Amino acid sequence: MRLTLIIVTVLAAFVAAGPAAAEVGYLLPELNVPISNANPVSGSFDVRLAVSGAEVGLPASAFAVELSVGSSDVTLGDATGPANPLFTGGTLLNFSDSSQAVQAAQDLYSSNPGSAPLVDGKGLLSVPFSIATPTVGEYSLSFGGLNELADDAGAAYALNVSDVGSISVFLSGDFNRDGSVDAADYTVWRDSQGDPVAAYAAADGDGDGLIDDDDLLVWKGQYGASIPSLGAATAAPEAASLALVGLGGWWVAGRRKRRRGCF
Ligand SMILES: [Ca+2]
Ligand SMILES: [Ca+2]
Repeated sequence: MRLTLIIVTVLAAFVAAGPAAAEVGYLLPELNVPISNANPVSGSFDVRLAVSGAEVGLPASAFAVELSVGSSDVTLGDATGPANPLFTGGTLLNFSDSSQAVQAAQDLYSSNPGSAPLVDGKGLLSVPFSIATPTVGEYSLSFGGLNELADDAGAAYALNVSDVGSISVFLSGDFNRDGSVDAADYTVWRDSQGDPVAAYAAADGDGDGLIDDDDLLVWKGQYGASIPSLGAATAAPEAASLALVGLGGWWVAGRRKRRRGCF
């Protein structure tokens, strides 16, 4: 009798708790961009998925991503699919209204009826960026209000878009990140020789994660160089909230319409 009661209690507790729900989110990069002068720089970065918990391989039908950069010095371009796209086929929609904001979406029902699996770490967007006159410092990346990820029934996943990212621009050889390559940077190199570090951290001038003579060569090649610092001067993104509300409504309506057309 007592054993039966225990089993029933355990089963009741399991049913009440249910299986652990997966956490799904969008991730922004922390990009390092070493420069040797104030010439224009350009590159690209991926916006990726984070899927954790018990269910990796969740079905998905569509996504919308909105992100912006916290400086008017940076221009973001139209998004494309990354090298390892989560979803094959189809075309990303770009409807950004600002050079500092990216709004992109893909409706999988339009090109891939059924569901595609969400897999941790897969890329959603590849976003080009350019900085016409770079200053050293960190340009922040953050998500806006128009972000969505839908399952194959058209219902939205609870989406975590709290991640923040950055484009860190620094002068090559400037190991203490003060905007000038001088004797103080040599001291940083000397005091950290042989240390394994994160790429470009401390005196890792070539980004290979180890501080050695190759990094001293980087410092020598850049000795005397100087570039103004970004400092705390960052401008608010230019995206207009009213415009985003309108675009969001358009996107949701468009997705539902296309989904209906597949059945
Ligand atoms: Ca320095
Ligand atoms: Ca190195």
